[in-house]
Amino acid sequence: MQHLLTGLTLAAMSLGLGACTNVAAPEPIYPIPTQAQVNWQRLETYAFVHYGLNTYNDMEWGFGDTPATTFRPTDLDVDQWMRTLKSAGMKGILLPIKHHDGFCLWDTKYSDYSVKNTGLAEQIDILKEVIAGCKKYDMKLGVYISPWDRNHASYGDAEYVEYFHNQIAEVVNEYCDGVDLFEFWFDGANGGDGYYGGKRDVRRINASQYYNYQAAKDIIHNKFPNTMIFGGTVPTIRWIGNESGWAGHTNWAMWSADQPERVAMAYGDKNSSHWLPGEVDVSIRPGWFYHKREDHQLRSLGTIVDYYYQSVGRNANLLLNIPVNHEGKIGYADSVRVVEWKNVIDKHFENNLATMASISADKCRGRGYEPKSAIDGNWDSYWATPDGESTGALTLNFKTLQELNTLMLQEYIPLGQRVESFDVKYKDETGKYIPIQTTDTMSTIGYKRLIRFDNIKTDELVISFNESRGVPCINSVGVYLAAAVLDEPKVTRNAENNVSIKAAKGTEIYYTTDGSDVSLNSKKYEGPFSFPTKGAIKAMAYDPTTQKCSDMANCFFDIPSSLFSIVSPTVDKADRRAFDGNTLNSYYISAGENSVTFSLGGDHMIRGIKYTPDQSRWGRGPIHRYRIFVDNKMVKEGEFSNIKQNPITQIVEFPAVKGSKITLEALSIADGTSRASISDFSVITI
Ligand code: FUL
Repeated sequence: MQHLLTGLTLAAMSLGLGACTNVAAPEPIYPIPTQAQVNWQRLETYAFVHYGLNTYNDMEWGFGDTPATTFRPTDLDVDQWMRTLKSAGMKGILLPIKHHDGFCLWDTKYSDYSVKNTGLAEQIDILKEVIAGCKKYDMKLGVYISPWDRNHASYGDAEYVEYFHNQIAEVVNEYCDGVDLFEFWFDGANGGDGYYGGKRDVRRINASQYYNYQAAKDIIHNKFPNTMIFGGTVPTIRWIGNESGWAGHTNWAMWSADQPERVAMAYGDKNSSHWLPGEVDVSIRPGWFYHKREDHQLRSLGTIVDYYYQSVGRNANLLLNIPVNHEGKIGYADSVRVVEWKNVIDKHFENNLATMASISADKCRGRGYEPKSAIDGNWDSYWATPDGESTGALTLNFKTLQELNTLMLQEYIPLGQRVESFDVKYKDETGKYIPIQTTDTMSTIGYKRLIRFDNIKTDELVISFNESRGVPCINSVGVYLAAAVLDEPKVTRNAENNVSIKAAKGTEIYYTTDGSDVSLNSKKYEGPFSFPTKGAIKAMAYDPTTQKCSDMANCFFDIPSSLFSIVSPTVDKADRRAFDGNTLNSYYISAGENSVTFSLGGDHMIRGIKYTPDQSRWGRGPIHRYRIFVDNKMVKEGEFSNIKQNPITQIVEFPAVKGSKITLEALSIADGTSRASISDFSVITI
């Protein structure tokens, strides 16, 4: 569009104040997203909800033979899921309506292995209820139909592919009217052993050819042209390559579906010719499905807030899984956690101090691309430099000193992802420009980038874009003072008696080692320290921004870990995993053995033990019935109650006895596996 030069711009030009004249928009730098991809990215967060036969059979991957009659919700309440997710700020729900076990959560006409055959008095159709919830609460719907089906007799043949496509068509055409189908998931788990209509064999397929993903995508897009496709051979978005809740600091939206390296998916590929933005999928618990035994492992608030910063804050969407429990509800603790999470994020970004600043730039492309476009709240206006200028800096000037610790940047991605390196400096009280202190790498931006840094007080902040694939186009800048999340610190002692204390980003940690309570006058934690004695370590986190303290952690350590060693089985002698304080790293008693004897390096008056089974996601071997011996004399026989459902640390006490060796014998293992796991073991002494 042609504009006449105004008197103001002429004046500005004659004063050499930067050429704020009428200019054309920067040329796109390819690849660029489709409008649908842009809209999808702007959703930022939505919920995954795993629920099905696995929920009732304590499984993650059902074999395909679990009877439909084991589906036994005691108080199913889909509306409660939807209310909870809405309150947690989720823009949509992505529901696996058929997981790898083949069980269908909707009343499909193509299979009997579905909710219609649960034998329950009431006919249930979970998909129908979720869609009703989407309409009621104005949320979008995502659907996951597992390509791999361990129940279907024809899996591996052409007949199964027809079944798979029929089901997609049924859902899309007969269920989804009036709802926005924003995403369709094709999971990558493919082929292997299964029930397969009773054959119980192993079936291998070539996933890139077998499923005819192009036809599947056509079925979806015929009705919903804007639905994002996850997985398969013709995706429009990509998996981030891990299920641990993070995208790379450097994360390009560009990626090609046929690039095989899974690790690199977290970072994207600057040189790829396809726009395939990343999605981070992660669960609020270790498993995707609900397991009672993971109730104590609900992720802390700080951890899931970190997931947000590590996904949305690194140019990826966040698909956060909140499983449904046996009742048929999102459990109380999970629902509280996820709503708290939303409140924390909202609070962090509630007050954008940049909008109170005056903003200027060293370069301006021209009218419509002025620096103020980066703080005007209009997503479609952006600051840009003149053609040929791939560097530039934005400066925020505040009227008064501001305390800050978080930066948000957005690129105008409809024109491509450009920036590859930036830095941030602030003016200190002496007028010097100092780089912010951060552990984040200031490389790519993309749709959104969040940088957390140590608190500063300043009246001037300079953001320099140092490398870019062309003219930088920045449509949004935000600066904030975000309160740290005050989880109770985690205190661990390793096999060499070194104690580490961890707390949320942005907090300071104070601690005592003499059993006294912690205050801000206690010792400040600067890094791991040696604690080769018996005693309590108490610690708390402190947020200098809000001047609030966390609850106090109180950890009692008995005789030093370094005294422990395995004397039998002798093959395990060098193994230190039972004493290293890391519960994800477990010692498994050697195959064929059912007991382990620890030396305590000398005599002690022993009055009990502490036992923790493997805490990792695929952890096995929790000891159920046990016997304990001190210097070969039995001191206690019993059971670690409910350890399968709830594999937390258990304490066993007995009358004190003097000895230098302790034996733990596994009389039975709760999950029926053959080797007992010990992620942590210690004694209680007098
Ligand atoms: C994985 C599946 O195998 C898991 O069971 C889960 O559904 C997860 C989201 O994707 O690949």
